[in-house]
Amino acid sequence: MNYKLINMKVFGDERGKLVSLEGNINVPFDIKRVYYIFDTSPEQERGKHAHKTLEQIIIAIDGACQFVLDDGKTRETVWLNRPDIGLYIGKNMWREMRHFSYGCKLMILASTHYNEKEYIRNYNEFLRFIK
Ligand code: T46
Repeated sequence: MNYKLINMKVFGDERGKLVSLEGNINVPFDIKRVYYIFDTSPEQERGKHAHKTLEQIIIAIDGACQFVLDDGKTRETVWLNRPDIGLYIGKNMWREMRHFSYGCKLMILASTHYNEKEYIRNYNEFLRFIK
């Protein structure tokens, strides 16, 4: 399975907490793009695609959601519910996002600029692609 959970170092004191994300240091690629997802709700699912080349780190800055991760052979689920844990997902991994808490906010760091051509949005096509 081409994913892992990364514990980010937290700088905390009586003023609050801070996490720093740096390309090729605690993020295992050059960061080319940052996007965020907000205004989510439990009834709605997202994802349902894979990437041919993209690597990403996903952080639940606020709230929680569940990721389903599938490499074509195995399917695992991961909860994201802490702002100091990053979910790294490498290429060729099918992902689905569900069970969003109301107002969950995800921040995503990506290794490439947006390119719809490298998405695989059909599960059978994904299975054919990874063979
Ligand atoms: C992923 C999960 C975690 C853009 O125009 N630029 C962008 O950088 C992105 C990410 C999306 N878009 C457009 C494409 C769609 O018209 O925004 C719309 C919603 O994107 P999508 O349906 O792909 O959103 P999610 O939440 O299903 O998936 C997103 C990322 O696309 C995907 O790479 O891994 O978040």
